[in-house]
Amino acid sequence: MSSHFTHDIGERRVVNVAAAQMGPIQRDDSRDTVVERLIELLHIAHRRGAELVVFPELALTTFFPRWFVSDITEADHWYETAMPSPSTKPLFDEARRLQVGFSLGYAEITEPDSKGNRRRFNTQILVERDGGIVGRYHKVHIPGHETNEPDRPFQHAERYYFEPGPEGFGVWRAFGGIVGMMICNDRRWPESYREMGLQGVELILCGYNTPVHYVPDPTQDILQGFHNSLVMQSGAYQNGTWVVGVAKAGVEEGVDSLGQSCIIAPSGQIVTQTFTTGDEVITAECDLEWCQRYKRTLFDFDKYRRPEVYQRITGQRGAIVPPTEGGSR
Ligand code: CDT
Repeated sequence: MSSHFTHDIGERRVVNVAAAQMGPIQRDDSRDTVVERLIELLHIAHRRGAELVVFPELALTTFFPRWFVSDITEADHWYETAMPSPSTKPLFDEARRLQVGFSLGYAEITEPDSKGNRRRFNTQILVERDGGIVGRYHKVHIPGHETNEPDRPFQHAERYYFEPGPEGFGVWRAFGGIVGMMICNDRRWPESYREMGLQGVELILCGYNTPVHYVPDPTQDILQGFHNSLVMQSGAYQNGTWVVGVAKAGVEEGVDSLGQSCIIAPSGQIVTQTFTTGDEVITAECDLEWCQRYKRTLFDFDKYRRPEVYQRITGQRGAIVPPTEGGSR
């Protein structure tokens, strides 16, 4: 520790974290095959000393929102009704045997309510080293479109398949620190990080599936990697937290998806990054105490934030521009 840092921070509080990037999962790949891959990644991470392994968004299936079905129940087979489920139980069992925790993204469908309605969420869970689920997060920012857009080369119908998580962004005391989760598109929104930052988050886990081709504006295609690191590095630094971003990458059912999974320090620096678009494990020793260097200095929220002048942040959704001289836009 540098002697120039004038604030007392505690002893190092290290958690060895693995980002377990996955290559593509094709439509016909069975859950059992996918879980075998997850267990192989778990073993690699364990051999490298990992205590927590982070898997991607929708890690059990192909990214099925790229297809539209007019009757949504035809897609119910992509969702999990329970966790652990029969096919994921071997992963839970092996992780508990190895005393390694993990975070897993999957599609969740609830049991029917009294009116027969079922709710569909894009979900990520946090599992402690004893195999217990300590946290469950439902994706808040659902990107893409609600209806079929047949002129697209592929659909991104997440807004048809998932309702937005109503609970917002929680954090959990786990792995010796304060851990939060977000999913894919959430990482592009500063509010996601700040909501967790205001709960003292020290480690944010984020799985993603990001097609390289952005249909509404292809000029952004070449910038996908830049935007991916831009948002996560900024979110880490501005909230003094570690961020672990984990891709499902490569060419899945003809759609090329970004890799570049990375582990980012509270300084905003990328500590390690994947270099393939296949199954690949990277690890970092994340000293959660290092967050205090940012939380107690530049980003001392209690001292420097001005919530009284931020009221638009929660009071309105879209931008309200000032009127022109004539009174119209
Ligand atoms: N899965 C997910 O949220 N992907 C979006 C793609 C862009 S919106 C079509 C993302 O933000 O990476």
